[in-house]
Amino acid sequence: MFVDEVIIKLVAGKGGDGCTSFRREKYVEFGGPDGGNGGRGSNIIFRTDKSLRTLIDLKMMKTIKGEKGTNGKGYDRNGANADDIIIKVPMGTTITDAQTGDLIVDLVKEDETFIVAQGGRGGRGNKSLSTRENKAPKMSELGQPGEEKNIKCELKVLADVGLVGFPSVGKSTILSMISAATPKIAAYHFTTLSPNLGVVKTIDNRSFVVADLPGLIEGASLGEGLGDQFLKHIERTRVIAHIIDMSGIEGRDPYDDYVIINNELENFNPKILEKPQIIIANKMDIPSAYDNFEKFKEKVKVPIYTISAINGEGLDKVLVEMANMLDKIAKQPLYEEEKFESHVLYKFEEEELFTIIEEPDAWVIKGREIEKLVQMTRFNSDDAIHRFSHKLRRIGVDDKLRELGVEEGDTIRILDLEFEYRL
Ligand SMILES: Nc1nc2c(ncn2[C@@H]2O[C@H](COP(=O)(O)OP(=O)(O)OP(=O)(O)O)[C@@H](O)[C@H]2O)c(=O)[nH]1
Ligand SMILES: [Mg+2]
Repeated sequence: MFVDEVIIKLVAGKGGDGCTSFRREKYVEFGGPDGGNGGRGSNIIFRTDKSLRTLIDLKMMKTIKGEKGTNGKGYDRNGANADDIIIKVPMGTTITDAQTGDLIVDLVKEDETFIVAQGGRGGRGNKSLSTRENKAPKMSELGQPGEEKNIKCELKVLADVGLVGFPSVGKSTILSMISAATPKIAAYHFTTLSPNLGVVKTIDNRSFVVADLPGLIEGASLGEGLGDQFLKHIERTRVIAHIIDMSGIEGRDPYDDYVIINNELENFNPKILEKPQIIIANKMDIPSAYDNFEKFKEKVKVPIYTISAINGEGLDKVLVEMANMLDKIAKQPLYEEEKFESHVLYKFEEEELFTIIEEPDAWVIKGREIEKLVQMTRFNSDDAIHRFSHKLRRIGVDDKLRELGVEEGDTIRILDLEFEYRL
């Protein structure tokens, strides 16, 4: 089991601004308000795509930003909503808040969709803001900023391809060349003691997970060498990559190696041999490998891929073939079964309307609703300022401040906005 994970910042789109405008009619200096509302900013939506197996595409992204909604205009024209951004992830992706670790969503089913960061609401134009008391407001709201979040995406995966073979045939070297994994590589046997996994990407952009497994020797199925514990990992991979040291540099015959390993796999569990197997001849950079390869080909009449892991030669072709083999296998879920049973959706805690904090230089007011009000108010008209203070009063901020002992002239701060308290 291996966890593929990525941390990304999401900034959903800001809402478009509302518009302040008045109808112009013949002989009437000011008609009624006709400023339209701004459009919603882009939501950032995550959707599962069953053709994906890893999070490798997300690794390129540090920040995903949404577009701003269009501003409202005169003549009652509302701005358009920005297009949503859809991020595709494999089934089994868990999204948590990177700061708190709280679960946001577990995306398990096919085409499951979830809005992870909500686009800001469009600001209202003066037409929408007109009330019985103020039929022609000379103000409009700004668009609401989009939600901002740092999220962690995690995918628990089993390996698609297992690298199998005698010790020192170059399994770890291969993994180090085809993925970002950095397994230990050394000229002695049993260098790798537990499986290493890496995510690989083919030249035609398909990705899958490869496991570099500890070396096997004759009798492994009976507990020789590192024993049969690692054969268990092989049972869980979908394709077996059988790596053979074609140079014979350690004094063994490559064909014998091939037969011995297959015997061990069969002794452990005959079903393993039913899995598709790709045969890879490594260390082709060593001259003795050529003769051995000619002899080997005579005996093993299936396609054999020749590579030099140390030089990276032949690896692109091998990865494409592995991806082809995986595509042919009936798609099985790679994540753990129990994930299907239940998944909790993120629940917002009921939030306090606002909090007041006394700081040396100001009374600081915090709270989603109030902060939103500040972000969406354009403080450039008396109407807007009037509406703002009216709302503060209605939410109960004024009463609370007085109760706490605020005095005329004290500074009040909400986000970046500072103003003096007036009775
Ligand atoms: N000349 C040559 N040497 C290679 C090649 N690939 C690997 N080696 C060397 O073979 C030795 C063993 O490589 P590893 O990648 O550690 O082998 P392994 O199969 O992971 O071995 P275990 O973990 O012990 O099972 C190292 O000294 C490598 O540098 C190759 O293509 N050519
Ligand atoms: Mg190794």
